[in-house]
Amino acid sequence: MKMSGADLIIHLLERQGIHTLAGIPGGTNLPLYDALARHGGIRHVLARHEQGAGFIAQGMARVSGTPQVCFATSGPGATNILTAIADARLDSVPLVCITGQVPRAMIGTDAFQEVDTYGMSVPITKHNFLVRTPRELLDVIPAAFRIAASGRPGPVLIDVPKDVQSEVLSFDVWPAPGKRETLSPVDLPSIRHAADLINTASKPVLLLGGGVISAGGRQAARSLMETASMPAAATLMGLAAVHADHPLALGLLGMHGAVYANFALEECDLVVAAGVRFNDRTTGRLKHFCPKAKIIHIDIDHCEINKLRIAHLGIVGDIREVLEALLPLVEKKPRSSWPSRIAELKKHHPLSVSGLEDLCSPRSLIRTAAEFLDDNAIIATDVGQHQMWTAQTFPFRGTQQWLTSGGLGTMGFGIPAAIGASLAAPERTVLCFSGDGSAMMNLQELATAVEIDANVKILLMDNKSLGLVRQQQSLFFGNRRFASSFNRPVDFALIARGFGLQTWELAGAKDWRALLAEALKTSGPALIHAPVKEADVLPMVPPGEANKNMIQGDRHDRLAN
Ligand SMILES: Cc1ncc(C[n+]2csc(CCOP(=O)(O)OP(=O)(O)O)c2C)c(N)n1
Repeated sequence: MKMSGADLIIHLLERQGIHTLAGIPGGTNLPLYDALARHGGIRHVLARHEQGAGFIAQGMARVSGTPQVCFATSGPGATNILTAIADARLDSVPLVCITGQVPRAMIGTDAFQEVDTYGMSVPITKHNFLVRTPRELLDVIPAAFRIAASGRPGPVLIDVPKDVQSEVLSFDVWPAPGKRETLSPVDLPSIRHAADLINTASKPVLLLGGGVISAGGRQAARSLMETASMPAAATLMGLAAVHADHPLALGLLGMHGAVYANFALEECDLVVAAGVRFNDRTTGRLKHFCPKAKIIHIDIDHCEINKLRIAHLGIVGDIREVLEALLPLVEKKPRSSWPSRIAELKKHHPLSVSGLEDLCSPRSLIRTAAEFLDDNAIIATDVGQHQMWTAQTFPFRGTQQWLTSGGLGTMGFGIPAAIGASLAAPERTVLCFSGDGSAMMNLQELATAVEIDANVKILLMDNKSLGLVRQQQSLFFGNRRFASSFNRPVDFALIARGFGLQTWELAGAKDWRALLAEALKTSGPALIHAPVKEADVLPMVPPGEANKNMIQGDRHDRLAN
């Protein structure tokens, strides 16, 4: 066979099962785009900003669970896409990003649109390649998919000089597509030890992270929770694993977790931490986290075990397999006093959901929107107060998918990730809760959404400010608010209409619930604009404090004391 490097890349992507990819062309990846156009077997989604392309691919990857692809040109194209790559790294999302690079002979000459993409991507990728010859592509492309999907998933970057894309190569055999490697079987003595610890604990808690979701371990986690009568708390990434109304569900813990969740972790004597990485937003001041508990840490990545919190027992493996192996060894226990203690904590420290009739209360918007979504919906967010309110309030049913930028906390994640989700699952409704600050960071992707008729609804909670920043200034900087309010109103509905979206304005609506229901039922992209009043996301653990030191109640009460 004889073909150019660019044709070879496209063939290899097809052989990996790639149907859709997102990107933006430019000088150094034009041979690749030309090959893409000539082949016609892969759908290309033209993003409006490379960061958007990266997050569209992330949305596809988070929903499909398989590596997805984005393209960018060299220089500014590559630098624009780095944020989405870093985000994928922190949230363990399998991504393959292919960037164009200046021709080999020009590398290192400060050529037009030359940056050291390879160098810049080293710390934010799982692995990266600078391809020197078209022949290397036969190894590099399958390797990239294998690495992105195997073990703990993550992003891989492949930088391909323009002349490598154009050079013609002869070869005889197609390489096998890169596949997820199988892991070594679970270690039975450790599983037995874990079961003993669970069976003898009086107050065990299950702590679920994003790793549970990506391993497909929700069902096993729920069975463990019920069999062992073990309450389950979740990190931001693991939130959707359990039905929020389950008596044993503790929901989010940590910085914006429920008081009862943080108190339960204070009291427990065993934490079974699955697919979590003991991030500071979860643990608060690390040395005060779960002070009375032994820790069983289950993770696919051996580097996570003992990285931040020393585990009494570390189990490396696929979380679903580990939980499934554990289940038959765990005694069915009613353990009545611990669940009743949890019920008592919930009763005494309920999460406030007052103001449910009020349009301007973010929690009422979230709860009402949830009523109109089915069990199969995908819920995405941007980053800020709206994200935390959604994490605290959305009544997850244990089946819905939850897409949020957990580790990097990237404003601008929501809209393109939601578009990617709708590409991966066109039959499902995708609702993105966004804020006026975050929406502005990738607003241009509304044009992409319209062009591909993505079934995405964006519920924009407009508080005319960078709400979460304003909250921190109010609470921790003597209420000195600076650079956190938008002083000139923006007509988001008008802008969205300019992009071609259907828009719904809840302000001033006679029956805003009916309007919201109608908006969520329409097909195609829509923007729902809702004004929200200034409010705080509480409870909140001040940064650097122990989780038991939450700020509760009303900020003004606190400031008055
Ligand atoms: C790209 C990026 N820049 C800055 C921040 C810091 N930051 C965190 S939340 C926030 C405000 C978000 O405002 P908005 O999207 O309107 O949401 P709100 O908090 O008002 O609900 C900012 C600036 C960030 N997380 N990401």
